[in-house]
Amino acid sequence: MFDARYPAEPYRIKAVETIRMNTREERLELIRKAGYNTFLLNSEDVYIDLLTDSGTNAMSDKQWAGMMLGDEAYASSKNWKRLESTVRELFGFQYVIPTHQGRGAENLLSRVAIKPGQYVPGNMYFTTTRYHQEANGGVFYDIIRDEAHDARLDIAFKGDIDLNKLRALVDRVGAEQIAYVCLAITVNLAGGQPVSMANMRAVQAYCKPLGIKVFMDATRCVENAFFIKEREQGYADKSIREIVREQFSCADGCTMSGKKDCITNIGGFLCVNDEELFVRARELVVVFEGMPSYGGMAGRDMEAMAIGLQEAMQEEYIAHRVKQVRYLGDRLMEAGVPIVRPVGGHAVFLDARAFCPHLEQSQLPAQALAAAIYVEGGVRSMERGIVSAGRDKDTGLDHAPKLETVRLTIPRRVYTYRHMDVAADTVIRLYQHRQDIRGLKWVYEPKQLRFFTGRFEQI
Ligand code: PLI
Repeated sequence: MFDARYPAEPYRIKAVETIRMNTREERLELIRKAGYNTFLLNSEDVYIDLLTDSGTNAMSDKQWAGMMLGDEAYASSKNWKRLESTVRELFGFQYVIPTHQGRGAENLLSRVAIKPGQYVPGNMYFTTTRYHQEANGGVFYDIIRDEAHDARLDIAFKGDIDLNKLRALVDRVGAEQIAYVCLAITVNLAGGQPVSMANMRAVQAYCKPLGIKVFMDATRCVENAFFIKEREQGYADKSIREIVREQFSCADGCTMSGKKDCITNIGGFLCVNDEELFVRARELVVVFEGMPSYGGMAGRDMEAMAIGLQEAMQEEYIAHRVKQVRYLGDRLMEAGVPIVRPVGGHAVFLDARAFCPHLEQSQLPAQALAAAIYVEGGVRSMERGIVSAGRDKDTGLDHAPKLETVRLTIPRRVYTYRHMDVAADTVIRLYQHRQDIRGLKWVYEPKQLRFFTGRFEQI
C-alpha cells in the first residue's frame, strides 16, 4: 500500500547490475577470511551493500552523457570551468580548488590553516578529518552538544555546536590558539544528524569578532538543508538551493567529498574566501593532487560532478533520499531494534551497546555486530565505534566513544524500498538471537585509520 511518508522513487531505472545471494555457510567462511572486517569482503560476495554512501551513488543519464564531454586537457579544461562556476553559484564561495576526494581537501586545509599546537574545535570527529588535523599538529576538540553522544535522545538538530563549550575553550586558550572551527553538516558519526541554521549563525556571530574562521565539512550539505526545510521554523517555503547557499553564508570556506552529495563516484574540492589561504592551498594542490584545474579528477569526473550537484538540489530527489533512509529506520524501530535517534540523512545507525548488552566495549561489539549482520543476510554494514575511533595520539590509549554503532548506509539512487525491507528483515532476525553474537579481538591493528584494513578473530 502506498504510504505518503515514503515517496516513490522520483526516477526510473535504465541500467541494472545483477546481485546475488550466497549461502550462510559460505558467508561464515568469507567473513572469517576477511578477518571479521566488512571492508575486506569482496563486493561480489555481498548481496545488499550498505557499507557506505561514499562513491557508491548511481549516476543519472545526464551525468553519463556528460562523461562523454570530458575535455581531458592537462590544464584548464572546459569541465573544470563548468565545475568551478557551478560550485561558486551554488555554494557562494570565492575560490574553489579541486581534489581527488574529500580527504585531499582536508589535507590542504589542515596544512594551510593549522599551526602546530592550535586547537581545532569541531562538532564531533570524523576519521579522515581528525587524522589530517592531528598530522598537521592540530588538537581536535569536541564541541558538539552533549545530547549527540546519547543514542536514544530524539532531538531535531542533534548535530549543533554547544556554544558554551566553544566559549569555554576560547576563554581558556585564547582566540589565537584556535586554528578554525570545523562545522560538519551533517554530522556523520553522530548518526547523520543535522545542524540548524540558527546554530550556524550563532557560531559565525561568536567567531567573526574574534577573528576565528569557520570551515564547514560540506560533505552532506544537501541532506542538512533538507532537515532545515523540514524542521526549522521559517524554512518550509524556501528552496533547497536557497537553504544550501544560506548555510554557506555562515562560513569562510568548506571541504567537500563529492562522493556523497555531488552524486558521483569520485572527486572533491576545497572552497575558501580568503585570497591568501587560496594562494597557499593552490601551491600545495600541485604537490598532492594535480593542477589547480583538475586536482586528481579526470575532466569527465568534473563534468559528472557539476551535473550531480545540480541534480542534488532537486526537491523531489532529496525528499526521497532522506525518506528512504528513514523508512529503514522506522521499520527497525517498529520491531524494537535499538537505533540512534532520530534517523539521520544518509544512514541508520544501530546502537551496538543496546543490541549486544552481553559484550563489553573492549570486545568490539559494533565490529562483531557488523560481521554477524553479513552472515545473517549478506548485508554489508560498517563499524562506527571504538575501532573507528582509533587511539589517542599522545597516550596511545583507545578512544572509547559513547556511541558504539553499526552503520547501515544507503547509497544514493541505488536500492529500492524492497531492498530496505530485506536489510531490515535481516537485522530484525539477527536481533531475535543476538545473544549468539561473539566478541572480537585484534589480530592486526594498522597504525592509522585502523578500521579500513584491521583484522580480528572471535574471542
Ligand atoms: O572519503 P572522502 O575522502 O571523499 O571524504 C572524507 C570525508 C569527510 N567528511 C565526512 C563527513 C565524511 O563522511 C567523509 C567520508 N566518509 C566516508 C568514506 C564514509 O563512509 O562515511
